[in-house]
Amino acid sequence: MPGSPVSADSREVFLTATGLYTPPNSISNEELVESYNQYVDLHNAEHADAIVAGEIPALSHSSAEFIEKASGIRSRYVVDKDGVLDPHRMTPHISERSNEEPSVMCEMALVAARQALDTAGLEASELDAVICAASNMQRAYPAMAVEIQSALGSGGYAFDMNVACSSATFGLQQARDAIRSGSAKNVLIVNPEICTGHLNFRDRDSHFIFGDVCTAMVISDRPGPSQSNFKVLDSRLQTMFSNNIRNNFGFLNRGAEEGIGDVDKLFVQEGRKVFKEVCPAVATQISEQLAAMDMLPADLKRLWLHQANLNMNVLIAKRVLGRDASIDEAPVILDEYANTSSAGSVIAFHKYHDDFAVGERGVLCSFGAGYSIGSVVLERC
Ligand code: CO8
Repeated sequence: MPGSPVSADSREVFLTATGLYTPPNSISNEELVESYNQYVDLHNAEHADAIVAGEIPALSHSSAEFIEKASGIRSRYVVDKDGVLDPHRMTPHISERSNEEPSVMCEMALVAARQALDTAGLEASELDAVICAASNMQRAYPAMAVEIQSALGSGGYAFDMNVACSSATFGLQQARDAIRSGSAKNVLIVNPEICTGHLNFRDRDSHFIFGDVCTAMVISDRPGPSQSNFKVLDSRLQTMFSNNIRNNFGFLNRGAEEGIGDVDKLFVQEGRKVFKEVCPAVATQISEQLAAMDMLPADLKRLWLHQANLNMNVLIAKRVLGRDASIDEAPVILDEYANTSSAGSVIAFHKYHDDFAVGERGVLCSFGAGYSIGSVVLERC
């Protein structure tokens, strides 16, 4: 009956489109290791006396074979290649921009956003909300999301949010909640991840882990015109405090000059502990979610998992399915993109969903710093 109230639970929510911006520069493991090893040789030569005196340890070379075996990563896209590979710098060149120019995050987000809006058959003016969900923001304020909203020409409201690697799935639940409560009909989520800005390329344990990228998702109260609409059946979020993935960069750093430039102001992690603690928690969350929905693992066609480490994904998929997953069931993009934080599972979805028939289901799942875990059950409609 027209005009009758719609209860929040009866409102359906759809993922109608995704978009992907991939930076033009790729760095192979071999290139990255060559640069790192040059840095090590320079460092060891410069500190030869202190090393011989036992005052500081000599640094060891990195290895492309180790990287691929330990992580599954073969290459990564980056916003700047020269600065990262320069052994005297090992930081991307990202020049300052005037307030009149778009920020780098905005520029990346616009490409992915316009692609997603196009697929969704939506004008930017039809958006009610823009969420910029990412691991690091280029500045404190004004919010990146408000800049993106303005550049797109959309109305409504916009805000930034950061749940590290789980930013996209946590953003998706915010969009779902907004649509179910009736405060929005169409929400754009963008995940501009410039991970190289916060990666310590001088750290052998982690210099290979991350890459840059941006993804976008359109979430709506109705399916769009494309052949690839997915109903959001359920979303589940969980956080547990841990110091095992940490970055102490922040606005208070200037109050403690002695700490400026220390390695804890970049990404640091206890990779082994993360692996051991996060894998079982992710598998348990997905399994409990499926059980609560009266679904069996066999009801899933695919797991679009966070793309941090191939061995993690193999283990999680095996625990959820009760057997080894095929590459079709748990597709991998981290070999080419590395860990792109919140964007990883969205890239996997973006590239691997066209073969779904109506009624087939999959889980989009992220996990990372916090710890944080987000899992979203999707059904092709
Ligand atoms: N080359 C050669 N050898 C190496 C290297 C290297 N580059 N690095 C380490 N080694 C050696 C070590 O010295 C060690 O030697 P030994 O056995 O003699 O002591 C040996 O290799 C094994 O080292 P590890 O135990 O560290 O190796 P692992 O097998 O554990 O693999 C990984 C390391 C790949 C890091 C793995 O532990 C892993 O992937 N863990 C999970 C990490 C993860 O998923 N983290 C998620 C964080 S991401 C997130 O939440 C978003 C944060 C925000 C992003 C911000 C952008 C920067």
